[in-house]
Amino acid sequence: MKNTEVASRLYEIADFLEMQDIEYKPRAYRNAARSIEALSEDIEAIHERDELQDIEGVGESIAEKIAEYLDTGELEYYQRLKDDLPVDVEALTRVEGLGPKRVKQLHDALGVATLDDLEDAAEDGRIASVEDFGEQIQENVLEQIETAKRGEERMLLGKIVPTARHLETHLYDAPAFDQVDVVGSFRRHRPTVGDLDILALANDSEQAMETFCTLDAVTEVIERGETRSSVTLSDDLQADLRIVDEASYGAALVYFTGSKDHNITLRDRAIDNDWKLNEYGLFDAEDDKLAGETEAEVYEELGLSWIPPELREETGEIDAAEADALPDLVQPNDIRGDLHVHTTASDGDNTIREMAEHAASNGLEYVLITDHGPALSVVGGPSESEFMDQKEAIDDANDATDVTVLHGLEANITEEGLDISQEWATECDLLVAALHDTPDQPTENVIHAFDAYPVDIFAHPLNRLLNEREPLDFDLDALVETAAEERTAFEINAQPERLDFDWRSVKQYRGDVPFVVSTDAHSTAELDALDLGVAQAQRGWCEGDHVLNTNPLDELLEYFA
Ligand code: DGT
Ligand code: CA
Ligand code: CA
Repeated sequence: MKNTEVASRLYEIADFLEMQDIEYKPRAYRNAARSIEALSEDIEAIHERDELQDIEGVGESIAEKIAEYLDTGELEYYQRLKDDLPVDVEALTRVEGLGPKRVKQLHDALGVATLDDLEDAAEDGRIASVEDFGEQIQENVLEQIETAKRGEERMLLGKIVPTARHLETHLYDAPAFDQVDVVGSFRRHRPTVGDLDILALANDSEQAMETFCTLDAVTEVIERGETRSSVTLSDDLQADLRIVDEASYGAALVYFTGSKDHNITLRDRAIDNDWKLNEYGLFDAEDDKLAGETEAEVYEELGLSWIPPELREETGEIDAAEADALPDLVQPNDIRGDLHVHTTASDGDNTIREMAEHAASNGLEYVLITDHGPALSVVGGPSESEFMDQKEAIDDANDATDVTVLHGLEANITEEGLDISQEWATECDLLVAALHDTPDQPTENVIHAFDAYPVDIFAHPLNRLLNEREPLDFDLDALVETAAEERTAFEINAQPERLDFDWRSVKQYRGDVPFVVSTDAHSTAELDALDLGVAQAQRGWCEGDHVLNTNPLDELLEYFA
């Protein structure tokens, strides 16, 4: 499946166009890339049906380029842009604070073309001397470059879900396979994933390996064996397939799901009984097999209830399983509404009505429309009068759909409070607020905003971007305390780059402050990502009661009243 590969080409084209100061086009390429990334169907199948132009945001010209790329493996337009300006823009823009335009400036002034060049230039102090840059940006580059480099190794969970699911179904449908499971960090829903680990039962392992190693998505076979093979997929992701026996499938599931620390604690527990635990099974002192066929059986023989994969991080789950005190985890179906949704009124791709219809078709009961406040000028949020004008579209969407459409805003937290007036704030059914930069005194600013305004939801609290920007350095105890007093909820944001509030913080503060899980969708396709946010709530041990938007609307509004 080449969806991510096509999307990254389009993103790169957008960056190159932006470097050349071309207007509008970059946005069109990014919109197209975003909807392709979110497709659950293989883009090659869409191309075969000649329906590329039916993909949202894909017009004639972009469709032609995608077709050229899928047919020939090359894209002349992209190659020309890259030849004109040979810089690794994808890697360089991963450094927080560097967009395509700044990358171009650095290239013109210092010849920076790669992350290594950038690091050298920052270390020698050459960046500070470039016009419009200065010490502050140079320091920031030095701080963020390691994160950007790590980003080359770990993929965002949300971005590889379609690839992984596709792979899983494709293998499962092939005759040689009887069972296929993607395990490892992917199964635990860890926010970033190093590689894909796949377990399978096969009726013909020779044929199964042949199927795996010759998949369309495979660009390189790293290693091919009888029971284990490793390949590289088209988006530079490594995938390992292991074929195991039915009698040890459960033990292998436990072992290869990990985490490693979870496994070690389980194994120590076996050793305490003079037993042995490995990927083949649980064995007693006489080497008789006690368990191995199913996961539940392995845990049971160890005196534990079955532990959901999201909890297997060695943060107390084994003790809880022993005491039969595991949390009754919140489930995707428990979520009744989405409380963070953008539209064309700011930087979204779809109208209020389209977002509402999609939310309704996903079975949601309510959706809160939250375009950006005016201070975030780059994305052009509505002015106060434009916000008031939105009310008509909100009413229309309410009349036309089965979902209750609420009118809110994602205000920007500033040093003075929020970027909107008090009157404007009271016009919101619910008010979302967030930081979008890295202030010097984030704790003070947020607490001040909570005090001065009726903030209902604090969105993507740590303002981190995975692989790109470290979380803000907050006094979280103080923030949580104030939020609880002011009846402000913390958001668990489901965007693949964010997944913020981080699951560790969720675990620490669950019960002290209520959470909401929202998508922060900028297109209808992104409304489908709620599950990814729910998985992070699960990693943070949340039960339904910890998450406010598991409630019917009247109870939800009661909390914020
Ligand atoms: P990743 O790929 O870095 O996102 O993280 P994982 O958890 O998928 O790790 P990976 O791919 O290295 O290995 C898959 C699982 O195999 C891991 O979660 C636990 C198990 N495993 C790997 N190495 C060891 C080990 O040295 N000891 C034990 N007990 N388990 C291991
Ligand atoms: Ca892995
Ligand atoms: Ca692996």
